[in-house]
Amino acid sequence: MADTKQIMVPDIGDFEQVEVIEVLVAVGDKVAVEDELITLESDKAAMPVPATEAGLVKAVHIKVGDKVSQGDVILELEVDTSATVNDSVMVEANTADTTTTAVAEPVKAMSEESPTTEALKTTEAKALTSPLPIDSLNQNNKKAHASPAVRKFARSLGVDISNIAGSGRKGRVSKEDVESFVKQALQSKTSDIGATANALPSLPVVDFAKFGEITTQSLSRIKKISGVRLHASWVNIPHVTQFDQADITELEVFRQSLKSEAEKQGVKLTFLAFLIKACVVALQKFPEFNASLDASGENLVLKHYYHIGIAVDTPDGLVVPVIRDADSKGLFELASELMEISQKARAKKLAPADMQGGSFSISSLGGIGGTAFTPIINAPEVAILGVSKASQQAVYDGQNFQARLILPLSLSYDHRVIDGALGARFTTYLGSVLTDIRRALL
Ligand code: CAO
Repeated sequence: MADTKQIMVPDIGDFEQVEVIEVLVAVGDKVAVEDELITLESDKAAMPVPATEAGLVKAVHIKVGDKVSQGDVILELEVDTSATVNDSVMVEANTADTTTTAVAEPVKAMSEESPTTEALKTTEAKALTSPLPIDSLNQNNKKAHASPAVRKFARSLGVDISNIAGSGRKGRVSKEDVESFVKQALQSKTSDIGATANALPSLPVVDFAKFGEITTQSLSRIKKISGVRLHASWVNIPHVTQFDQADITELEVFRQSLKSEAEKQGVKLTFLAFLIKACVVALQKFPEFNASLDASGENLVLKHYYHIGIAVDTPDGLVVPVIRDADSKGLFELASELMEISQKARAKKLAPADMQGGSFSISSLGGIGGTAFTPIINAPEVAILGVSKASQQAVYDGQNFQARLILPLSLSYDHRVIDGALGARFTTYLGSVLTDIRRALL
């Protein structure tokens, strides 16, 4: 027996009228649960929308370029209620994640559309083809746990998908997995012939088991995603890190004097809230730090908003939720928002929108320790402030040594945009604001 069901755009967070950038199915296609149907693109992130039912596509109601919101009908699916879907669909359905059956479930997978996709289709990438004949490639593609679109993508690059370890649930292979597989293969190919001027030399592959007992742990999904972005920032942006120190003795006295008042309002007033305030003041004075290079790399886009990303350490890895319009918020409001975002981050409750739109980032390791570090810029931003643990130090005042509370600052910036002199001016000014927070009122 067959039923026709409408498949709709699920909960996509706060997004509305999001552009459809890919339609991956056509009338007559058979789809399995979790097969990607369309890809939406908001801001700078791509969101695949998977099928919530298996069946035969009877009608497709949207096309590339359409703008859609939650509840819009994507397509009509003839669902085989007597479970007579064909074998290949059954293979998919059996291995598919059984928790994703509700249409209303929010789209969780978010990935930046990799700019390398087109590059991977080059002849060089095609030289990586599996020696298997196309039929056996198709066989392997069928067995692999991946959507038809991803299998097609892998085939178009000549990649045997069964060789790819999927990073999704139950080993599901995503488009990004295919891309990083090809990237790795390209890199090791480069190392065979020696690194060319523009290619990165690859690291040696070592069989560690030869030297002793080992265990292998899969990196968390967050680490896999942030790893790619950190690497991209590290290799694309010429980083310089300016170290400095700020005397925060008076600031700490001020913080302590406000702590109990804050507690009465249910807020934990940590040093970070003051730091956000001081950073906004410094960003207002030095607008080049609250900016991004445009795609051509020839223009600086100055932002008139102050959305501050805060690196939060979670058991699964680093995430950077954003505090919006920090310039219009008071200390207690900032402290309360900090508590909220770090709790959300650690409970894995951050929505994609919570991590977008930042104009400058802060990474504070002050609650843990250390004297300095070199934070990696959260591209496409141009600077990030690292903060280490404040400590009491003997500072000479011209006559005597005084015990002062000294905060180490580590500012990494994009040297294409910011010169060394400006970097030092920024940290000097920031330090002066932290030393006398009344300057924030000027
Ligand atoms: N020097 C000395 N003490 C500091 C400090 C500093 N620079 N920064 C914070 N502290 C103190 C706080 O004031 C607090 O003390 P009290 O209880 O006396 O008030 C204590 O350390 C604990 O602070 P916290 O870490 O809980 O809170 P926070 O607001 O300072 O930081 C957050 C919040 C979310 C940024 C932090 O918990 C965190 O995750 N940090 C790690 C970020 C990270 O991993 N960065 C690395 C990126 S590169 O891989």
